Amino acid sequence: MTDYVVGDIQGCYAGLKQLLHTIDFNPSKDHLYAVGDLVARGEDSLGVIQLCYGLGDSFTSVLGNHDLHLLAIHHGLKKAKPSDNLDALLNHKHINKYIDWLRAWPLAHCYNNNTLITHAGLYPSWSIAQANMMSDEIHAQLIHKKYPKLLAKMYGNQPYSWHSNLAGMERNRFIINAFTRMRYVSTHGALDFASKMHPNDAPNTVTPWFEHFNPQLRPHQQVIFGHWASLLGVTHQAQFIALDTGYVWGNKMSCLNLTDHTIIAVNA
Ligand SMILES: [Mn+2]
Repeated sequence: MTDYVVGDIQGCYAGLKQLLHTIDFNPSKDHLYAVGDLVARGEDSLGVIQLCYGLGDSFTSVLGNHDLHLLAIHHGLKKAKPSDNLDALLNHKHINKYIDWLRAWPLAHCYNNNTLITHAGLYPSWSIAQANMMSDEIHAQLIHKKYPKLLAKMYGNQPYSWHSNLAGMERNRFIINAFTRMRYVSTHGALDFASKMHPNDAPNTVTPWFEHFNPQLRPHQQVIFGHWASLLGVTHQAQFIALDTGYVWGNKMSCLNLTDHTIIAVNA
C-alpha cells in the first residue's frame, strides 16, 4: 500500500502509463495523487482523463490552470488554441461526465495533516489550514450548478496582493491565481506573473514563492507542487517539493513516493 504524487501530466498519456508501470502501481492497493494540469498540450488528454477517471477511489487530484482553462473552453468562455490539443476530449460523448468529475477536485489537498498538495504552491502568508479554507471557498463554487459564472470572471492578474478583506470576484481570482498560476512574488508579497525563468536568471525584485519567508509554515510541514517546469524539480529546500519536471517539453515525468520519499521519473 503506497501513496504517490505525480507531477504535471499535461495530456502525456504514454508518459503516465510508463510511470505507472515503472512504480508497479496497483489501484487496488496504492493511491495516486496529482498536482493538477492533467490536460493540455500533450498527445492524448482524453486518454489521461479516462485513465485517471478509471482509477476511481485510488486517484485524487487538485486543479491546475490548464484544468480550469479546459472547463472554461467547454463552456464557450474561452477558445482553445490548436497547441492545447484538446479536441478529442472536448468532442467526446462523455465530456460532460469528465467535466463534472474534474470540477469537483479542490485547489489544495491536505495529506496526513502536514503536507499540502497544490498546483502552483502555498502563498507565503497563508498557513496550511488557511489554504484549505481558501480552497474550500472555490470548491463550493465549482460544484455549484452556476459555476460557469466563476469561470467567466476568474481570468486576470489582479488583485496582486492578498488581504483578508478581499471579497467577491477579487477574492476568488486571487485565490485561484495563487493556487494555480503563482511562481514569483515581490518582496511585499505581490504575485508576479510576468516572470517564468529559472530562479538563477530572475531579477532581484522578485523571489520564488517558496523562498519568501512564510511565518505561518511550521518546519515539519511540506508543500508538494507542480506548474513550474523550469525548476526541473529543484527548490534546494526539503520542505518544498517541485514535481513538474517538464515531460511535455521533452524532459521527465516525476512522481514522489510518499512512504519512503523517493522520486521516480521517466524520460520523455
Ligand atoms: Mn500549470
